[in-house]
Amino acid sequence: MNRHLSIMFAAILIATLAAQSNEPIFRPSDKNERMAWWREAKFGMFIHWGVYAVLAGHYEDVRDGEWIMHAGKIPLDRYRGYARQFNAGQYDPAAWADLAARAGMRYVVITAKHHDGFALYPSEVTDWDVMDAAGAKRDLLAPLAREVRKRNLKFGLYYSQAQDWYHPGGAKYRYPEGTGWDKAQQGSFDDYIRDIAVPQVREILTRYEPDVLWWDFPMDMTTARASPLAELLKLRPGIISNDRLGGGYMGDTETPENYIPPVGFPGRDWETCMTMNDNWGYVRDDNDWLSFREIITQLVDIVSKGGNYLLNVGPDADGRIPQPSIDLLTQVGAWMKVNGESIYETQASPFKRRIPWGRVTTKPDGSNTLLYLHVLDMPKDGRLLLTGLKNECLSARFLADGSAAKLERSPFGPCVIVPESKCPQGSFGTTIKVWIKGHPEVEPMPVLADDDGIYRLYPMDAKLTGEIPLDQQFGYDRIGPWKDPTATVSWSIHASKAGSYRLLVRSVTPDSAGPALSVRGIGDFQFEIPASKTWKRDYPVRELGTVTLREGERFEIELKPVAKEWKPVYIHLVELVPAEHTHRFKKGK
Ligand code: H79
Repeated sequence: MNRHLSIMFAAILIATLAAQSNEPIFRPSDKNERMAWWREAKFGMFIHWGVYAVLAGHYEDVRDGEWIMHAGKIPLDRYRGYARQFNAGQYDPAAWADLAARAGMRYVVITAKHHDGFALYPSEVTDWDVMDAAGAKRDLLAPLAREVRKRNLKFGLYYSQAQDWYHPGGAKYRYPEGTGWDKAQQGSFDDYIRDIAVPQVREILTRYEPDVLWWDFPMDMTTARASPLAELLKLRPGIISNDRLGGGYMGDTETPENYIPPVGFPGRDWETCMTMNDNWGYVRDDNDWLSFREIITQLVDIVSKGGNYLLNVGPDADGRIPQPSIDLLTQVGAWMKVNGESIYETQASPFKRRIPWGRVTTKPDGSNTLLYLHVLDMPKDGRLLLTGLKNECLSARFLADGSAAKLERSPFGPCVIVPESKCPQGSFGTTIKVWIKGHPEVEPMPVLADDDGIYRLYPMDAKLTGEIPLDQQFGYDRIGPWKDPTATVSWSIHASKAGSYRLLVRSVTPDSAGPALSVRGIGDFQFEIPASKTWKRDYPVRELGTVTLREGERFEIELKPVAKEWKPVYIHLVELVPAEHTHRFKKGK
């Protein structure tokens, strides 16, 4: 499935979850114990492998990955024909497990059955499996489980419990009430749950004893349908399961797909699963690979927010993991060798505000604390400011060579000084370990200018009063829907440099006529929020005017509805851009 399309899916997922509100029935009481390895692991490998790999992304004029059977409405007989070419001739489970271990991954989750209904293991309840239908004719899961565990990694299984485009009655997205594109798919969803999903989940739990069960996803899942599946988890009391079973079961983990939430999920365990290109399953001409820098940035970003990173590979029908994936993971492994201690067993950053130069992870160290500073975009002045940190900093060292870094105090918190030779401007991937006294205490600080002189006022840094949510689902990063006309949004700012600044607001309303906001604190502005048909992703920029800042001035910018006719709006970003900047900004219509 395409990275961008996953957004839509997310909406479905939430709608399904929100519709249910019964208390989860299965909830082992030893959750902390059960989650311990997972919380320390941080980094895992997702593997999408199945019959779709034979098509390598192409069927007639349709291009898709693991959804190709659905996208191409491929008749069952025809698709079954492709299975015979799924022979796994070059499959080397030891090499896969090696790759995961070498990359620094601590667990592996593989598709036991995806939405096409095909079982990668010999299933007793169907002949639509690797033994009866595929060229491979052998269990592909058992040897991988063995090799993975040999290397002390945990082993998890993905199971599509609702969608099944092969067995009669399985759910089919956009085909209501068991209809599909092939008569053979018709049947009762309840019968399918009873005759296929339940016995197969029992099979995989008892045979492979997975450490994770990765449900996907809760289409049409009522409590009555979900509970026999949830009950089965008792066969593996230590198992960790995700939030995609449905029927009101929350599971153990939140699972943002192909996005990183701006503030994570405080109080919940969570895991971002991510494709390395644009598809989960093998697509031979999908060359839109993440860069090494993007992967490290994502890993560090996720871990700094307390989450895990489940990074996908999609092997071809012979069982070869694409070379670009191997190369990237090998690079990541080299980085993890040096920087692993700043990732594994760490906790979320104590800094709740955005840090412009990178991210922070932390670990208790007796009665003191370790901070790991991850440089993702080295500022030109070589100063890594720990804004608002009140603790005494004892010392700082580069992880790579153990050499000391200089510490200084500034009015806004301690600073680590990095010499240009160690970490040139714009570079990334350097980690600095800082010992601080006691438990971290961070006081709120005004927003400071970024390295480029721009003040960026983000949703996560705003002070909100009244009924007003932060929206960070599905990759959104915005304040809204702002429905309460008495609510306000404000940021406090410190001007470090005098000058004129252009005031820009990126906001949108899905409605036709724009409601108005006033801006106060640095002069009075009033403006209409632009309406846009593409309001879900697009935030037109409004330039409100120019303001003059004095050096050392501290002020607040406050947004407030002009009450006349208020309609729900979204605020994405407010910026103060030095007037001498020549950037062009897209004008809102
Ligand atoms: O296994 C991967 C995806 O195949 C799976 N989750 C990850 C881990 C997934 N299953 N369903 N969805 C994701 C959501 C479905 C999304 C859809 Fe679409 C997006 C349905 C409609 C838009 C993809 C594109 C399928 C049809 C068009």
